Amino acid sequence: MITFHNPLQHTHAPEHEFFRGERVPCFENPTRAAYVEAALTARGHVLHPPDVDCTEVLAKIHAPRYLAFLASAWQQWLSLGEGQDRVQPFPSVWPVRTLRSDIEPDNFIAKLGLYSMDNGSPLAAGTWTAAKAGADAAASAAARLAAGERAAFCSTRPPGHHAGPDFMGGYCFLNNAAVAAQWLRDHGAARVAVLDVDYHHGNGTQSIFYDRADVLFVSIHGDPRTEYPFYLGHAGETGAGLGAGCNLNLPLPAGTDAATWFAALEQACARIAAFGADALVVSLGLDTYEGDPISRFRLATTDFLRLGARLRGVGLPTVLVLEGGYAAAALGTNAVNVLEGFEQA
Ligand code: OKS
Ligand code: ZN
Repeated sequence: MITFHNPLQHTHAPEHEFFRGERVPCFENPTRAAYVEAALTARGHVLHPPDVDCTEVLAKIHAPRYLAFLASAWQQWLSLGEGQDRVQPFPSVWPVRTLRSDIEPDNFIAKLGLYSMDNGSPLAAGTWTAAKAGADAAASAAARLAAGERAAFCSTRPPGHHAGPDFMGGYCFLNNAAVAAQWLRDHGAARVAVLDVDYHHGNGTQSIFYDRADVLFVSIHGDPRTEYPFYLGHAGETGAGLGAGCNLNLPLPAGTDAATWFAALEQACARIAAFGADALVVSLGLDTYEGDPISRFRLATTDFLRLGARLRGVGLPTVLVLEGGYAAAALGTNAVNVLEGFEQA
């Protein structure tokens, strides 16, 4: 399968995030993509750089003021004063219930809170550069389907599925899967299904498409009562307005084993088949792996072969976009297994 990578992924390299009250090295770091690229190359895949500019598509899924903030955020941070290049900005205040989010404050940290769902998406000098190139790579993968490819894979970071219409969160800035889905919609696909198999609910993707009937969102994830992102991803969220019925959440308890997980995948595939999509976008999180340090499902490395085979069985032109997965040394093999399971099925 044709494979795209993000040649600028390494420019997004924040040092620390907050985890259980401590500042710890970022789980979401450049070595993740390096492992995936090494495994792909070792198995004979050629890594293509992005060849599509997703700017027009981005404007359809993200708010203009959010995109403007993200593109200029690091420069704004630097302009606060001497030494800011050696410090990471974090939000410390958020416009929750009763507070106003319609007026963008002048204060940089207040703006950062306005455009964040958590303090878990540290910015770095290259964040915009890396996120934009990654979204371009996702659009490039989508473009190959229109050109007749059966499937395309996009190896990228930072991930995207927590990024909503006007906010970052959970290591995500631009919603790569939503970019791929919107690109397909704009280039001939009347209906697109997004299947999110990351351990964490793709709240950003759900919210972007929640009131739309042209994009079905289906997600299998850790129950938000105990798992991040906590405030979205329940089974009762089925879509709104024109999009009523076009959202399916399949939350599973932490600790779920492969047998139960694959039973949920059957439900997901049945819903996608009933929707009548012209193309499929897979938010391919590999943090469902039993060795993942921050997630609690129990899929083994060989289960990713089975996942790839089942995804091919959906029978649609398919874009796979990398999301989470933090057992970095196993990430490459797990990703390649999905691709090879797909190709060999
Ligand atoms: C605590 C860590 C929050 C978990 C973020 C989950 C990221 C992920 N600051 N999403 O799919 O893998
Ligand atoms: Zn995840």
